[in-house]
Amino acid sequence: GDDVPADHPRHDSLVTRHRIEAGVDAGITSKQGLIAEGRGEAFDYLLGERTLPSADDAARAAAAHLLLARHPVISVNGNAAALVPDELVALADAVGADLEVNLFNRTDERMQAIADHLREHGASEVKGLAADARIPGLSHDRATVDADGIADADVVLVPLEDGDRAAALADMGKVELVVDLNPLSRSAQVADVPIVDNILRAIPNVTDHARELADADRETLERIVADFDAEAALADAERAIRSGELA
Ligand code: PTJ
Repeated sequence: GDDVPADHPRHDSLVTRHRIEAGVDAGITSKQGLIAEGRGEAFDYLLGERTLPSADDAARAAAAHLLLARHPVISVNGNAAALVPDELVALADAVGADLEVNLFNRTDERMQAIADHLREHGASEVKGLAADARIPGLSHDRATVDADGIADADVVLVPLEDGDRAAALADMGKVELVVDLNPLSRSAQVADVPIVDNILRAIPNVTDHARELADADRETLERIVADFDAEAALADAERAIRSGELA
């Protein structure tokens, strides 16, 4: 289970792996999700399972974007739901965002299982099941979203997103916040704010920043957004990975 000692040098990897296995068993996570997990784990190893200062800056900029948004939506896939259900619900509450189940490998069973899972973890409303709108430029299943959810959002948080969909959402003119351990992935490259960190650490970190910024005025939030440099954040993560200094 989840009872990995907190001081274990590979704590986050082991917790992540256990939760993804349980997610597959529960019909929440796809088999592709297992593969995605292995890839993420390799990058987290190279990062030393740590939040880089540049990733913390990104988390703060993401929080500012979510607080400034007219309609922020957090997209939830089979990996995110298995790894951080409580944390996603807490973030949605902290910034007033909708949660929308949005799957790369969409099946009715998994849509329902993830929506139920999020409600069990405290979500009052879960979008994604209406499926009455589409993201232009993608094939049918992968394009399906809710008209009053992702389709209407001005800011979307897409953890562990596939590159095609990340690019299509960016093409719709939405502000895109991405969590991805691979700074070279297309999702990270097209994001307005790429958070190169394990979702296990990134989501609670965004929530902490959002709570701290809850009373900030728009000018302060807009300055945080303007000061964030996505290219510099990606370059910093790549440098840290290549240097091997943290692993
Ligand atoms: O549940 P579904 O059907 O929506 O499918 C979800 C997956 C993740 C399988 C699907 O979106 C997919 O195939 O994604 P990719 O193209 O494998 O991209 C996932 C990215 O997430 C990769 O760049 C991984 O390095 C990264 N990643 C994996 N685990 C983590 C992670 N990033 C942050 N935290 C993690 N724990």
